Amino acid sequence: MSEYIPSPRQWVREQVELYESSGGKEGLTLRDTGLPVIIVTNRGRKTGAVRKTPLMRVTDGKNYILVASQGGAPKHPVWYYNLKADPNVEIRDKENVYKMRVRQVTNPDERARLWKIAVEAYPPYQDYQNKTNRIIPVFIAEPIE
Ligand code: F42
Repeated sequence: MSEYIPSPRQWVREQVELYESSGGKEGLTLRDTGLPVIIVTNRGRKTGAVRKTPLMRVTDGKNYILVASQGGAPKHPVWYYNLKADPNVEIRDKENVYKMRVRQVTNPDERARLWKIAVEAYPPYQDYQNKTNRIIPVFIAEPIE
């Protein structure tokens, strides 16, 4: 087992702690939006440490759509690079934990379809895209059979 290194951001760290320590019964939404969140567990590409990243819950059938928006910041979040380096993740969705593999969606038609679903689930994603020059990366996470 590798070491777990919590997020340096307090609100993110606290959400992960509550979500995980309650076994997926508490801390399930983004602040007071009422909108659901998942926890992605992945590996740091340099440290090899376990990292946990809360993201909005966006689904496409059994798959999850992961949007590297970081509030429309000019740079990709660090977890983007971690997922590119090691695509094997665990996703906790409330009380369920799934082993999944992620891939960045680069096909324009596929990305457009998934982006629409993501914006329907969490409309601020579109505001974030409008305010940044980068194209916000979209991953699809698929169950490992
Ligand atoms: N972020 C999103 O991008 N999209 C979402 O839909 C989203 C939803 C969401 C909901 C609830 C919530 O609590 C947070 C939410 N966030 C969402 C924020 C998200 O959880 C992340 O905090 C945010 O995207 C920033 O990700 P980040 O990976 O850039 O995190 C920073 C603050 C961070 O942890 N930095 C670490 C540090 O120490 O500075 C880096 C840790 C790391 O991964 N290091 C790597 C390693 O090897 O361990 C090496 C990295 C390298 O390449 O240098």
